[in-house]
Amino acid sequence: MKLSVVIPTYNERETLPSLIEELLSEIKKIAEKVSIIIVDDASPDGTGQIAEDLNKKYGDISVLHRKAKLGLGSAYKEGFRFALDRFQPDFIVQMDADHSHDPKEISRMLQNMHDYDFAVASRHVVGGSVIGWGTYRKLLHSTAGTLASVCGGLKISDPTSGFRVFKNNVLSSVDFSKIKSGGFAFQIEILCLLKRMGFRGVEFPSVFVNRKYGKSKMGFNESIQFIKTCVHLLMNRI
Ligand SMILES: Nc1nc2c(ncn2[C@@H]2O[C@H](COP(=O)(O)OP(=O)(O)OP(=O)(O)O)[C@@H](O)[C@H]2O)c(=O)[nH]1
Ligand SMILES: [Mg+2]
Repeated sequence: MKLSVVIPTYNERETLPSLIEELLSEIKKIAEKVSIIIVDDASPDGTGQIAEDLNKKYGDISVLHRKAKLGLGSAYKEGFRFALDRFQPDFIVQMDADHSHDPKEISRMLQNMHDYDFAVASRHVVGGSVIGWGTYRKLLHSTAGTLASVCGGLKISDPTSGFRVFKNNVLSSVDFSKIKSGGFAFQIEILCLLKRMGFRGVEFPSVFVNRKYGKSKMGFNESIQFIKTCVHLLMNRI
């Protein structure tokens, strides 16, 4: 089995090395051929160079260096396309670089998604949880999740989760130009598109650990863009 993992990065120098070490050791247990694609947006803290150094150390890592901070969604589009063209993987995983997502959960998702097209790691099904968030972050998260579910008509407990697995045929058949959002709202738009295309998703419990290093990139502007995308999705449905 061939597996690619796409990781967008912006200023994640503290967490990327330990994540990559653990991720490689986990995915090499379950896949014959592995590739990690890091999409870095010219991180001022030197994350791009750290990613190159990690490739020298371990191999199997491709680093896509982009000229400026172009957004999470656009990083995923570019990373997915690159993975499909270069590696023809059977499965593609997407995950964050800040060590909030546990690489050990990948094997459980892969082994139990036979009857489905994609899998979402959920913090809100039995067995899932969040460690380390304060009240404000919890409120922001649940508001975003509710808005996304209602506006997108998604029957999914954790639509903003950034930890997912897709079968090759799913992402190969997506026309990424149909996804307008270049930012965090990409996560919602792609779920809506997959639903319209008739693909079936499944959720698995996931324990999300709040980042210990670095800063969140989900700022004010991203939140406004996210709300606009949700409203747009709702208008298209009614
Ligand atoms: N290439 C690229 N990566 C990004 C961009 N924005 C965020 N990321 C990465 O996307 C992932 C998710 O961003 P986070 O800031 O962790 O978002 P979050 O998990 O909602 O927020 P936290 O509470 O900080 O964990 C991380 O790996 C970021 O480095 C971007 O504009 N470009
Ligand atoms: Mg994060």
